[in-house]
Amino acid sequence: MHALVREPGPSFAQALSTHPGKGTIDFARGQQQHASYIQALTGAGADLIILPPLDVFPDSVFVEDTTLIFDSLAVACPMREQSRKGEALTVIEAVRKFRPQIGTLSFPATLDGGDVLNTGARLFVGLSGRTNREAVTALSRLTGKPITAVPVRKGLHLKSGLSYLGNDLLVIDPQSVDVSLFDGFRRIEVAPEESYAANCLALGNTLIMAAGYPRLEDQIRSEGFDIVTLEMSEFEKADGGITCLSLIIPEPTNFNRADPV
Ligand code: CIR
Repeated sequence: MHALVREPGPSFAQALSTHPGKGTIDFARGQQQHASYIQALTGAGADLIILPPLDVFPDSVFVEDTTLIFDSLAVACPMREQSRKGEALTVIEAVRKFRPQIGTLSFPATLDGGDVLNTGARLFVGLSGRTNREAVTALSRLTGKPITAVPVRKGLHLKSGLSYLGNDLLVIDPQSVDVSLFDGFRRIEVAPEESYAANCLALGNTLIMAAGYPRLEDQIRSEGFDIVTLEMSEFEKADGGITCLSLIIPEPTNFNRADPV
């Protein structure tokens, strides 16, 4: 498995954000936190692809939003935010080596990768301020997969409040989505005061999550995961979470998060 990341550049301090701490993003601290993130991915067994900072795009550290990875196909996301258009092209160049077949979604579809949750048999796509119904239709046509559209009630993206840990297990913030759309999955529900931690990343048996959320940590540990916690303060101030900072590229033959596309 490969994990693609992009280091933050100084313009990261001007990233898009609705967070009250928006004006206080500390770039140097963000760099340290990003380095710890890379260590955690490596510790979980990922081979890292580290792209250099791209300062012309303040949000380019959030690579998850740019590209979707399927078994034999990558999709360049048509991002809605003007300041993020163009990021996908820079990531696709690095992804092409692993997924030579590249798809796109045509206008008026807009979609951020943070709105796409792949549980294997199906996709869930958040209808958010970034992702529209046209994208759901176009993505279903492109991948041939059934998609459940999920209105996002809180947070930037679907995955701001929802994570798939494998083996039919979800971590879910019940304030952000209608949990009944996920009948058939086992669910760890996140308490309101721990909602930021609902975005977390399972890589094999390792679970990477934000530090400071002991209740959720215990709940996930009781499922048998080894937990790695990371300081995420600077990325949280830019509305970003754990999964946003990487693009996970499984080996196609071992791919267990989606049916072949
Ligand atoms: C943005 O507003 O686009 C960035 N500041 C945060 C993106 C976070 N990405 C994600 O949740 N997948």
